[in-house]
Amino acid sequence: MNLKRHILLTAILMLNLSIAFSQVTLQNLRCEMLQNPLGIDVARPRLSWQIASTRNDVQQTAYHILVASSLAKLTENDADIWNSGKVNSAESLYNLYAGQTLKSKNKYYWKVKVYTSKGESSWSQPAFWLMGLLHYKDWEGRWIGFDRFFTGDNEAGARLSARYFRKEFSTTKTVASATAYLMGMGLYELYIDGQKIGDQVLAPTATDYTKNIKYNTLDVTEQLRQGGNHAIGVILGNGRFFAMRQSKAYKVKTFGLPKLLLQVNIKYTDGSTATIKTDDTWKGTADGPILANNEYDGEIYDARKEFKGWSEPGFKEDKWLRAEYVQEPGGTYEAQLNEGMKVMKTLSPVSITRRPNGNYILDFGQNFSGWVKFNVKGPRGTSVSLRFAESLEPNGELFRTNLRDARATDIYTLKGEGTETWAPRFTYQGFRYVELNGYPGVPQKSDFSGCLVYDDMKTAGTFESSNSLLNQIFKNAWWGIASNYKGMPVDCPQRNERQPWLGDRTVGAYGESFLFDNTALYKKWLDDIRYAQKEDGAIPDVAPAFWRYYSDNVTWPATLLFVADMLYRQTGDSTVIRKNYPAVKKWMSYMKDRYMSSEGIMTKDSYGDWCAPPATAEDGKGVNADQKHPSALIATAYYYHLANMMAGYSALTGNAGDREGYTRLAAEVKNAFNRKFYNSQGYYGDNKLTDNLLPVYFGLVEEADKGRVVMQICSIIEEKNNGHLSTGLIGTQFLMRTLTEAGRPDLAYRIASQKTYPSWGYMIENGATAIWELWNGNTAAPKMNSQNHVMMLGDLMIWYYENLAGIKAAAPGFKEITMKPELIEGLNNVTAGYQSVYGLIKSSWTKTGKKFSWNISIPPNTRAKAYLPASMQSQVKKGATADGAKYIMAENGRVVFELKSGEYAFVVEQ
Ligand code: RAM
Repeated sequence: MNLKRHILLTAILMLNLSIAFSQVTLQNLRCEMLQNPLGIDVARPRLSWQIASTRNDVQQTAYHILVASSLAKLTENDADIWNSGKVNSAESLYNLYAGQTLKSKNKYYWKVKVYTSKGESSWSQPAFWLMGLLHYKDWEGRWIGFDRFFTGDNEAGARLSARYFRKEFSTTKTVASATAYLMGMGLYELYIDGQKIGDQVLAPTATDYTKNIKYNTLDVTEQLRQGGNHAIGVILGNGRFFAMRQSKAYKVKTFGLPKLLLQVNIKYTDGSTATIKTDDTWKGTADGPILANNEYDGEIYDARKEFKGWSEPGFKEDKWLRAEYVQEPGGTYEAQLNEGMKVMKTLSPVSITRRPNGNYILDFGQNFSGWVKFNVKGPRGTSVSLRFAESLEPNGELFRTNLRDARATDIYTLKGEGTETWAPRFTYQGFRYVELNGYPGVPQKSDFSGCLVYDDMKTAGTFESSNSLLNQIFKNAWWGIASNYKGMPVDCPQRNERQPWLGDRTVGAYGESFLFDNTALYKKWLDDIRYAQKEDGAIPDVAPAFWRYYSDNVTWPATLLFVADMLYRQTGDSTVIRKNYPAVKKWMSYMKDRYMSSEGIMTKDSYGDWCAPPATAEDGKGVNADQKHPSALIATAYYYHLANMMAGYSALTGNAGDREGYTRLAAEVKNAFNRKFYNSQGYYGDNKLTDNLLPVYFGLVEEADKGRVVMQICSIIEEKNNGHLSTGLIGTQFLMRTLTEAGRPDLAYRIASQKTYPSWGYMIENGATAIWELWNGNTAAPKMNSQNHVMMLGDLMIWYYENLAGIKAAAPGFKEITMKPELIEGLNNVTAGYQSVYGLIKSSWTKTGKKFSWNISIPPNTRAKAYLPASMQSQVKKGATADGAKYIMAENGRVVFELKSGEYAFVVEQ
């Protein structure tokens, strides 16, 4: 046969084949929902994947997983660890590993193939996971450090010099793999042969170290590949281990002085192994260039004290001390499964202004959290200081009184060797402006970058509409949320607080999940909350309880169940409910036994509708916002909702027997609530907006009274408030959805579109580039007045996605989706995308005159119900006959289609 012709034929065949394969492909393989699962300590991990296809109506019918001990074996389909065989199942998420017992430190390779309604896929690209240290005894080293202060440490000021540790060793044979496992308390940077390992910053993630400590796993194979002499160096900063304030021992929890446990496990190609581990042959010093560090106050760095080559072999360490064995922190060792922090974005200054006193003020044009990295050239010994602030005083100087006593200042002293580049390691600040003092020469924009630091999670959603204010609010929200993810959701990044307050995220976490893939972060946080629970059941207001506030209210601790519920509904992972149900149950009884009156009223509350807006911004002028107005109405309404959720989750968690009790409890509380708080005039409590919103949203209102209460809500907003909200942290969480569910999305839209006080738009009109803590953030006293605080977002982001874009989970994890955008006068188009666990869901609609065009994407292995704005099927001019679309019914001005996965383009003409 003519060779040329044969080759041509093969090429055509291949082409055909690849078209066939492209109908169903696999992507985004995840082990435990992690993209890069290094060092996981889960004995039976769960495997998930996403199906991609160019065809509509793709449903998985079966899967086949292979797990092998090496990539070579996996490539050969030699599944020596687990071959699941073909499993008939539609489940593409959380498939429990069921192969051989997984061993600490081993790396496992896997791939999957799926069978679908549109044919089978080829094998996926291989993925892997690396096991962590499953057992305490797997840790071979000992904790080292210096349990004492050194000259220069400022114990009272809670600032320490960084501790440096080093160890030399040599590798004797060819290295096949090398993995470092470490816990550097409070924060570490790891170096091998002069190179920083990994791009994580402010690691490891903060926890209550007496309860659990997160270790990091880093692949250092490349660094150790070359045989010969090597050196490991570790720098330790304070982090949350040596608390940022030490004076209030009754309130602020501190854990001790910096310490380290590390091991590097080396596997040689001949199968032999070696371990480098911390012991007292390591050397250490507290006399390095980082003279002082802590999170609130900043870092002081003297480059003249740098020790050249300290983490390379051959360094003269004779001035260093022998490392000392120290007490272990006490908590269990757990692999860090939430993403570590990284520099996620960099910003350039938009302006640099010279001040009359010779200082410069840099404006980054955006409030964010992180630090400034800069270049500087000048004489040895010159000190440059950077002071951070969120805004400026009217006279153009930094406004810093709202930072309280956080010094928020970095100081760098030059070594005088050409261009020096520096950024701090163990601090971050919340800021937009930086005052530069002592900078030699004229600072140029190109020498400064603002580094936004938050957890390395994916952006999950995008949102764009015809309303530019809504778009701007979305951007402000994005910056605020990102700025406050620090391995836990903190309240604010700038003042001397930065605490993971539970109440700020009760519903906010749900809205955030549409913008960020925050699943791992929130799972970790729920663990933090559970770890903080007292033996008797009490749950604090801050967790990890770095600040000890066990004030026994309902609203802040309720976050444990609200967020668990959110994670289950958004991701479909029911383990999060199972894990947290017992803790909530215990706490519910604790609260009931102590604080429920015999009539069924929950009497205890701490914060009321926290930070509700003063009647006018002027009224709030100069006033401290930290006033508490405890409300039994709020506490009781929440408790009712919690009891209902618990009844709902009792069966799922294997506690079906609890159902009756919770249902009865809920009924009793409902009766008591209505008896006590309902006024026959048709309102609740003091007729505040929040007083009425909660009963409606939670379903406490008797059916006969509902219309009147809803009317009351609308009249408060429309008449009394002239189209504005009057809710604080509590009420704002249910505001937009209550109005929308009551048939008044237009009113919700009116609130969201306001630019006058109080509104999100008002914040923006007054210069906010994130979200303020207070509705009157421009007039209130600085004591508690952060300009980057997400709690006032309430349910706004949920409303953007579920009601404006119309993307809502109808079954856990978006296995079933409700696509139902609200059509509101004045809003002409919305385009939003959301990366669900099954893949991208998209809704993009435009209204022009009587025409409504709507493009929808539904990911494979899910289905949706789309509610088109039409009263009759005949008004659907395009899309009705698409493959995968099926007309179901017409109801309430909507024509409903069932959609299988795929792309749809509908056009409706009224
Ligand atoms: C403030 C915090 C937080 C809030 C508590 C009650 O200090 O900033 O936002 O939850 O008080």
